[in-house]
Amino acid sequence: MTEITETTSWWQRLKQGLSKSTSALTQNITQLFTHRKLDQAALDELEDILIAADLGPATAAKLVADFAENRFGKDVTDSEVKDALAGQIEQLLQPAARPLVVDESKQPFVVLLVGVNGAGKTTTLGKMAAGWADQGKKVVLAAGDTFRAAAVAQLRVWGERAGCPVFTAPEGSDAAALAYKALEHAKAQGADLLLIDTAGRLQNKQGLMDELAKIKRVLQKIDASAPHATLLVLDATGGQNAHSQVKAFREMVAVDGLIVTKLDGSARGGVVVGLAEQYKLPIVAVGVGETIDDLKPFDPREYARALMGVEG
Ligand SMILES: Nc1nc2c(ncn2[C@@H]2O[C@H](COP(=O)(O)OP(=O)(O)OP(=O)(O)O)[C@@H](O)[C@H]2O)c(=O)[nH]1
Ligand SMILES: [Mg+2]
Repeated sequence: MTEITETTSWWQRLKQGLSKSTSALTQNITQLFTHRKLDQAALDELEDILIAADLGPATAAKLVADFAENRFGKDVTDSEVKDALAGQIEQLLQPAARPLVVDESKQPFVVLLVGVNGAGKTTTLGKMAAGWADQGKKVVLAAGDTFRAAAVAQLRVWGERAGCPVFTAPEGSDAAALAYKALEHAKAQGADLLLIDTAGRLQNKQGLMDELAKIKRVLQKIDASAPHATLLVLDATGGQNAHSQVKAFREMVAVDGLIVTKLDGSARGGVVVGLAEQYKLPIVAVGVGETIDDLKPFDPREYARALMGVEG
């Protein structure tokens, strides 16, 4: 019973968040396909609509080409178009929907969260910690964003909410040294997971790259296989910016998966489709709000149907 309520409210929130993307996208499709044959001009317009909805040119072209293969020259209605696209988008997203698998032989399993300022790293880390703590895992947090005192305070609040200890160092300390101590401590405590927050100063790319490389290097002095998951946090409201962030961060660290946040408030929900198609990275979770329960596994069917405004 609870599960049904939970699913419904999450689905509602996702739909609400995507409603700006969805209404522009679906209104345009409705206008285009009111009593119309699927000819080349219609296909070109459909491609433009999908690009405008942030799906990206390559993905839009692929979707339209696949769609045209079956329907070209036939009469189509707008709801057939939406249904068909929702199905295609779901298929395209399916391979990307891979939740993070925690290797329990790692004690602790070390997760590093990276991403630009404001992407939602600290919030996401707090939500992840709460989720794992709820499952009875022993989780330690490390405030690796030593650049701002406020960042440390913010993580402390999340630590309290999740009931997890937070490892901190004074503002301006070396982030790698903190990560090292946190791993030492987590290991000594027999923790299952260590989650490390980082600063997101992409404007100083070399500085950030050096910092991330150093964090990795010192962690590996203790555990040669750490970090076990490096996750890139992306803010969906930034639309196509997400692509340049993926490229920039992949030049700096080996990214194992993506977390897309703020889908509850995004007018740019289509960006997830392009990301999934282009980088083949797992989308391990999505953020749909600011509270502790607002991190969810990525569900391609729900997502595709919410985006295309197709019920259930
Ligand atoms: N609506 C909504 N807001 C979110 C979500 N995730 C994060 N936020 C908000 O986005 C803002 C930035 O989040 P942070 O977690 O501080 O982002 P950060 O990446 O740690 O930022 P820096 O530490 O400055 O690099 C905060 O106000 C969060 O509450 C989400 O899924 N939905
Ligand atoms: Mg932060």
